[in-house]
Amino acid sequence: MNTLKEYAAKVNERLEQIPAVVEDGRFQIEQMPGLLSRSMRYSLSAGGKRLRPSMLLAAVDMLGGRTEDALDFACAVEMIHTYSLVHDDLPAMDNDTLRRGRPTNHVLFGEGQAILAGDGLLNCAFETMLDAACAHPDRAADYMLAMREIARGAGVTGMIAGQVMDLFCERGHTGDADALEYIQYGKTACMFIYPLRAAARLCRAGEGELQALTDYGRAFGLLFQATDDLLDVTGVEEKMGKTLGKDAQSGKLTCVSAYGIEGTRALVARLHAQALSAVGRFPGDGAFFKTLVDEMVNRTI
Ligand code: GRG
Repeated sequence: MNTLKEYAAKVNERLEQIPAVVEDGRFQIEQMPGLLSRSMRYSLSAGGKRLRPSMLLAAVDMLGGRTEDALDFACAVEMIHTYSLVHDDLPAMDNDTLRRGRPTNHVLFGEGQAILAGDGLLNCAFETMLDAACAHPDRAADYMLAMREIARGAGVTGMIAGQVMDLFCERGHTGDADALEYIQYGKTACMFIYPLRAAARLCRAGEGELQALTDYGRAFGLLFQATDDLLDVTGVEEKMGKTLGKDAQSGKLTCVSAYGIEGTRALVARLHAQALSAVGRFPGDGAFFKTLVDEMVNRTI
């Protein structure tokens, strides 16, 4: 079994080689050489935990697949995640100036360029997966199914839907516990569920394994968000590398505003149990996934 650090290292190494992220193509403008790739790389290589792509690779390992074959899909997931962070930080969304311990993309490159860097990362994710499918025609059917899972998770019934509801509730509409779960399922859990489902597609896993990974991704994602909401109140800004305390200040709908600190801790415990129960249906001992969810419960970053 590899550790999160080892999977993350594989993702980082491959990200360094993806052409569209490395150079802007042939239309270099002298006054601003490599502006697009610089701004994309600035956010992509700012020291993210690489959780989502590592979980995809760990699932492929667990299901008996080859992680080398899944690397481009893992990188695509990280590019989509990074685009969502760049756009989420924009003044029109969360209006954040600190991310991954550094100034946010628009602070450094300007709003317009940050929007385009996000667009570039999203497009590059699909170029990368399509390149992989074209390079392996014998695997094209599996690769298409995996790509569809990733598109669904990031798409208009997944992450984007969650973000839309989040914005809607922030701008004068009162949300309830159902709205909260909709937001957190969409914007956070879907980006765990669907990369895991993509791993299952790459390995031609059976229905039971697909469902167990889906259940784990949901519980893990909601738990991850609940701990994020707790850390916004109880965390240390220098450790987290992002601005804290903003949720309470802006009256945002979060687990803490809906259930209080103790209620959120109880929710974390319930979701932890649900994630472990899903691990019980994984092939093998699911050690990577058990360790990961145990660590998430006590995370400080
Ligand atoms: C703009 C369509 C669109 C969606 C944005 C990702 C997102 C949806 C919002 C981010 C707001 C946020 C802080 C959500 C909490 C969960 C989350 C996605 C945290 C960031 O993920 P980490 O901790 O970050 O894995 P690193 O930097 O380690 O990759």
